[in-house]
Amino acid sequence: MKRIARRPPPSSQLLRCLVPQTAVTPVAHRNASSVSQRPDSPHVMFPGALKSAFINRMRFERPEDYPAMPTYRAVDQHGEVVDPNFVPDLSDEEVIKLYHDMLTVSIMDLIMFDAQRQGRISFYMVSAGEEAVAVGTASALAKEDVIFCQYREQAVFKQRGFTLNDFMNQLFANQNDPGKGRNMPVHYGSKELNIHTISSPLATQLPQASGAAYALKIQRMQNPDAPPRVVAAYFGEGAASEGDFHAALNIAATRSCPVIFICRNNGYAISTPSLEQYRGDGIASRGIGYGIETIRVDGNDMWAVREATKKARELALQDGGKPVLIEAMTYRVSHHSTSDDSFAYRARVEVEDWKRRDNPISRLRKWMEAKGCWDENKEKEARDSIRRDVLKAFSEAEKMKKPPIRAMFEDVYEELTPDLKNQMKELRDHLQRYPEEYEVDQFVGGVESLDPK
Ligand SMILES: Cc1ncc(C[n+]2csc(CCOP(=O)(O)OP(=O)(O)O)c2C)c(N)n1
Ligand SMILES: [Mg+2]
Repeated sequence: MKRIARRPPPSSQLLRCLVPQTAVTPVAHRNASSVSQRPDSPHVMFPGALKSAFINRMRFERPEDYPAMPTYRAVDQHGEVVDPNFVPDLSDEEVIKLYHDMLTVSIMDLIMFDAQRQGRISFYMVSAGEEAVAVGTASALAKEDVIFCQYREQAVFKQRGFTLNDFMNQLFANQNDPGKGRNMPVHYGSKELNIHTISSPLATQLPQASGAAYALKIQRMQNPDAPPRVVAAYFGEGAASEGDFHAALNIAATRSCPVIFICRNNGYAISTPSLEQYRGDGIASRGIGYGIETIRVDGNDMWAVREATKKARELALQDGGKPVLIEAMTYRVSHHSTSDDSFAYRARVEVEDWKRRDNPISRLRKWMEAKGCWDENKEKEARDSIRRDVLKAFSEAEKMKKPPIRAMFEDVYEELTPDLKNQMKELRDHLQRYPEEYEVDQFVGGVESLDPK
């Protein structure tokens, strides 16, 4: 008689074998069904809501009855400290380094935007107006923390040590681009800096971030000596309309994952203004709905963003881990990307008004000048030397050859499949047939890289 194979355990059982029990045990307040049910309780005692008082007059809650969530500032747009409890925790040199990072990205942005217009790179996205969100948050994270970006956070890369050559190699998709030219420009990534590679489909990074945070949590449970780490996940308010946003915040809340969600609310998702994107009080109000500690900050105030992230990191590591949401209010000063002309959907005067009223770089500069660690001369010197450095890295990267053409067939399968081998042969025949149509010498190994190995 044939023996019946034993069925593998269902996945939940499997998980229990792999994960220490504490990792899957819900925290007490969530375990509603085990809360003892007092007779005549004045509160809802259904498993789905815990502390809701019974009322005997019917009323619907209206969003407009609740005040908008406040926005935290440490320093106002004149560079003056407005939070009486705020104590800067960085030396002059350290603040100047952060300022330098912001300035570098803004100067690189101008040069690379123009380079795209000249046809020297295919695409670019600037961070103008949002440099403080990136630098302020990144500066409050640890090197070991894991980061997921959207795409307008180049200053996160810069703050963590990405060099101008690293930026340029990716933008020009040359032989030193770790992505081997397979991604669009601006889709950077860095294993060394613990920053996952940017991907174009909006919000996909968010559930990935929750998953990574869950993994970190479990790692620490298995090895309490492991350094405490959190995940930081950046996204725009437009991306928060994706279903992935919900999946990410909800799983992070219910599984208590140490992840800081950092929303850059810059007023636009390409041509869609925020106020057409949602009807609620920004993204911050949603954090509360998920049961997540949340703060809204002035994204043009580097100090406020940094202070909020410092605290958020602390919170994220408390009680075995939990998510935190930061909504940084800011303004997208430039076009969405080089493929966009924002004056088709917003007035020039709106942009000019914003630029005049507030800017994260000039705000920090005012603070530094008032403190006496910065002046006009230093500003000029810094701008000149950054410009020189950007142009140097630019021309070095532009001159370099592209990765071998063969690379576009590799790295998916360990060995090329017969189909891929055929396609490679077809491409080689095509390039050899029309040599004047393609500049194959620009690629390492020329057309010969397609020869069978
Ligand atoms: C799933 C998906 N839908 C649409 C797009 C096209 N798209 C790219 S960026 C963008 C706007 C995103 O806006 P937001 O998240 O606010 O970021 P911002 O550009 O303002 O920094 C859209 C709609 C996309 N990349 N992926
Ligand atoms: Mg936006």
